[in-house]
Amino acid sequence: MTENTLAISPASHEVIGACPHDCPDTCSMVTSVENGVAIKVHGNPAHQHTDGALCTKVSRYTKRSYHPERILHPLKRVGAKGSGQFEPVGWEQALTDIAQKLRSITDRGPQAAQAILPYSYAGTMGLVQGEAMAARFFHTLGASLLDRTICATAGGAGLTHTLGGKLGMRVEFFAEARLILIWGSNSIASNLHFWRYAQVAKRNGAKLICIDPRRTETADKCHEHIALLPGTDAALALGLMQQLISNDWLDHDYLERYTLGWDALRAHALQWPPERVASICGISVAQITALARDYGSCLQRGEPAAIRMNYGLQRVRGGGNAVRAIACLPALIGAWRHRAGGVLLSSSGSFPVRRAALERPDLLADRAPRTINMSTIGDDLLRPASSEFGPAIEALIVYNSNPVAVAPDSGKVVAGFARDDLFTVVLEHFQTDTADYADYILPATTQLEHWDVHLSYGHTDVLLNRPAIAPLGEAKPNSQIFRELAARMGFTDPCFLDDDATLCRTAYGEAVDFELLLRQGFAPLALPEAPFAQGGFPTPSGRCEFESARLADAGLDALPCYLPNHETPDQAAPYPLAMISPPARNFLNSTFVNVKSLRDIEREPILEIHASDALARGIQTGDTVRTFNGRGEYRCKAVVSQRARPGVVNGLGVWWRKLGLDGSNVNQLTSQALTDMGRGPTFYDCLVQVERDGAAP
Ligand SMILES: Nc1nc2c(c(=O)[nH]1)N[C@H]1C(S)=C(S)[C@@H](COP(=O)(O)OP(=O)(O)OC[C@H]3O[C@@H](n4cnc5c(=O)[nH]c(N)nc54)[C@H](O)[C@@H]3O)O[C@H]1N2
Ligand SMILES: Nc1nc2c(c(=O)[nH]1)N[C@H]1C(S)=C(S)[C@@H](COP(=O)(O)OP(=O)(O)OC[C@H]3O[C@@H](n4cnc5c(=O)[nH]c(N)nc54)[C@H](O)[C@@H]3O)O[C@H]1N2
Ligand SMILES: [Mo]
Repeated sequence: MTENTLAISPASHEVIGACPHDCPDTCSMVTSVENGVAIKVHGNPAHQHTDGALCTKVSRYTKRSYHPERILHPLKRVGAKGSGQFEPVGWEQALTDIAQKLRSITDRGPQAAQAILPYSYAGTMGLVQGEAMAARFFHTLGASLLDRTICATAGGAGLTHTLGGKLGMRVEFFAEARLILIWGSNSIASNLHFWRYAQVAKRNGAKLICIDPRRTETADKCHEHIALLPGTDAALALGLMQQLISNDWLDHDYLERYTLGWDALRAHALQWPPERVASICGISVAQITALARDYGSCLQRGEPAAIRMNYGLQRVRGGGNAVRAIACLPALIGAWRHRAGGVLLSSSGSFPVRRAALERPDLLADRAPRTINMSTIGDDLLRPASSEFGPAIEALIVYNSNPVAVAPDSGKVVAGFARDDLFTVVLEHFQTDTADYADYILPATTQLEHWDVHLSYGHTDVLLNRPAIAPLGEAKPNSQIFRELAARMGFTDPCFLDDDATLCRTAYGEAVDFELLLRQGFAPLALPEAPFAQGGFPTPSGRCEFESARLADAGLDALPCYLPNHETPDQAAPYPLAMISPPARNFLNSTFVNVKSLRDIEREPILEIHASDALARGIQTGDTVRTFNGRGEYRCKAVVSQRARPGVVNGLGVWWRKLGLDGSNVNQLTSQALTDMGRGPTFYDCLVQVERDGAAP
């Protein structure tokens, strides 16, 4: 097989690719192909982290690619917006019409060009089908820039202000840890290949502690579960520091040599005795002191203590500070000295991706378009032109994302997408809730049908994805769609001629051995085993920054602080329950909801509620319930369950609205309020009331 052409041999063969989904695991995925048809996919046994196994969802990847409802031809809207009525059109007409519409906006000058907005996230994590050709296209147009905040920016900022980047422990060394705190992560559902390493540690005698408001399937399998209230993690982390200080479970040498601001942090943390923490977190004093003892005793015994954080805990007002507080902990006990000690939230900062070469921000020349935050798309689509905002959004091009389902405050998002004067193009595999509102739907290829190259945010290997089959129907890779649109717009920069294999090479340049990638599909980065054993934090001071001058300059707290949620529970208030909406195990955000065999496992959208809260409302398992707040209401099935703690309900996401009970989903209730850092969304900072459907008010 040559690099650029896809030789389809009549005999059966296997093609090494990469799972494209937004997940820390980024698996090496092997596709078995017979006569040009992908028969099945399996995990690559040669790749250490994948270890021969894919998750349940992605094992069905061929079902998803050959799904009978796959969009295989360009479609043009014929019914009202949102009605989902389309007719097939040829590529030629679709691209000509879209280019004409965009030109009618850009012809009005650079200010007006900002009325065009790209909207994309990580439907594929591939660097080529993500922001490469697409970014070149939008930069040349002078479209508004998009701040891609929907998932991880609060935690990313918290981590970066503390450790210096999205960096941390190597995932494989969790297998050697003696204590693992699994903090804000349902690893069995969302980070299965990390869980495999944690299992090895557990078999070797490590203690596993899960810190999560929900009793997840991961919590079930840990030795202990601390079910704190959502958004109170910073208080717990400060309480742990207070205990470590009071008991002198501290690595003074590490603190002195490799940290910044210890005296200030020490004074701050001493204000967090267990009683105060317990009342804020809704847990017992004994749980706090025992957790601190487990963590501190690792120092005394010289044993590695590891923390696996995930993004679940940063979807609240104080998310950035919470991640910062937790990221400080390993330095207190010198956990970083061991390769199996420290913390991992994301490893993505380890990858030397050449973003500027892929995205070409230089194509903006002297223009500086405004930036729109994807997490407030609901409000922004409804905003009229003004001197602060600039032009109203007139054209939206969506790819790799399903905002009508996943963005907060869907009532507003839907109203925005329904605007008759908004021109919307959606590049998709399926007719999602978002695609229903498109003027044109353009059929995109899946990972089986295109080239790509990947980073990972859970391990430290680069992966290459080779196409296993030819594009189905008339589908084209995102990159090709933007290339062809660029040609229709008359863009002449030679960068629009780069093919996907060239973009794959551009992504890492000389930093990664591309021949190795072509040969085996993955290439480990050369990294130290214990990144901060001797300090060397890539912060401005070179130290682990307990105290951050950069944050102080930005008008934020220099020290990690506990910030209460925007919406804090109050039994007397009209919406007394806190609601979190973590992912259902067999979906990936809103992807896979339309794969029937997976939807059959999840059955229907559910709300988990504790027996005491259910009893007070006359709710039983199987009842349809109305969950509501000032932003809207949403119906789903109640499950009275130990998975919910008192005062907190769990609305598992993210269902397609049109596949739910009443044409909406859990984001009907979530708010557009933002986090302390990173302008991120606060999906898990949300108060609601719940009633049995049909119950007298
Ligand atoms: N199966 C599956 N896997 C996925 C995803 C998916 O949708 N489905 N999503 C992918 C994506 S986009 C991401 S970003 C990653 C990470 O995805 P995340 O959405 O972070 O997923 P989880 O690891 O399940 O972490 C969420 C956990 O945090 C808990 N949680 C909620 N609020 C709080 C809080 O205030 N404090 C604490 N301590 N815990 C809290 C939830 O109950 C849940 O168990 O996973 C990816 N993997
Ligand atoms: N209530 C609540 N809301 C949430 C979350 C939550 O936990 N609770 N999680 C949030 C998080 S962490 C995230 S990351 C966001 C995720 O939000 P999104 O990034 O929008 O993720 P998905 O819902 O998976 O939608 C991705 C879409 O991209 C499409 N796609 C996949 N590959 C390609 C491709 O190659 N080309 C094109 N054109 N399309 C492709 C898929 O078909 C799918 O419809 O949702 C957020 N929303
Ligand atoms: Mo995410």
